[in-house]
Amino acid sequence: MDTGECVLHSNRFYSNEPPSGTGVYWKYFVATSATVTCPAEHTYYRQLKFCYSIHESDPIDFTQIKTFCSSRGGELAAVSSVEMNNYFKEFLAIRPHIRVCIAGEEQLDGSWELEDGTSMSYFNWYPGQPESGNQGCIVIKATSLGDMWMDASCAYSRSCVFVCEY
Ligand SMILES: [Ca+2]
Repeated sequence: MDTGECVLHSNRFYSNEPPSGTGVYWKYFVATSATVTCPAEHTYYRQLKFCYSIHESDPIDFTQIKTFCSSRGGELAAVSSVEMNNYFKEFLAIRPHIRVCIAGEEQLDGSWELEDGTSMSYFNWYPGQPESGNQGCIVIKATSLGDMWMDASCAYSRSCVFVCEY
């Protein structure tokens, strides 16, 4: 049941700095639903009904990222809608982040699936992507056309922001 209560959250949203200066401005709150049972120290994004934690990797590959999320009881988050994509793009607004590693693996027939076998239907590929050919995983990158998806090697070992979902 959603009580509609607002609860002051200890952490700010990832990219939204509270306003500074004096005068009239929007007050800044992070709200979470009191009834949601996200694991401790995780954030709830109410609009997307999404429990998550954000991590910034040293250069590690997708297998290591997925292992990290599963060791915490979660899984590497997938981007399954425009709304989710817009939210993930916010991570790229914070330099020096230039990549977000997200879930999704290319299948032999060229389709894309999540680890549980769910077919992916939402994509935001950069023009010319996916290129396939040993590029079976997905990163969101800042490009001249905005923040868009690129397929990349799953052995991709560059630093990226990644999100574990619970
Ligand atoms: Ca590519």
